Amino acid sequence: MLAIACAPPPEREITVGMTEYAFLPNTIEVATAQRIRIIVRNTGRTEHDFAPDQRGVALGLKHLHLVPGASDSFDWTAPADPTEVRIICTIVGHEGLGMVGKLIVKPR
Ligand SMILES: [Cu+2]
Repeated sequence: MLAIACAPPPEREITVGMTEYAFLPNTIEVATAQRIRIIVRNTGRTEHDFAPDQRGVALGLKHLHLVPGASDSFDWTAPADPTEVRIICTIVGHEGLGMVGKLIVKPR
């Protein structure tokens, strides 16, 4: 019933900014099995989204779409094995203008 209350707190908070036209930082490095809180903020003047690739979605990363000035967050546990996930902004044209990022899961 209260399973969520039993979840361990994140070990780390990572804030990612989205602006025209970049993720800041554009590379996030975490350790295998690390519990993190990902906070995404749209500090730009247009809509942006934080869209992980299929592998990232399969690993439980969320797709967040934010209007200017908005922020959202989610807690996530990195997988036990090293991997790499690509993150883009899917708003038309933004990926080509540089809104591409990477989340790298490294061995501890
Ligand atoms: Cu964008």
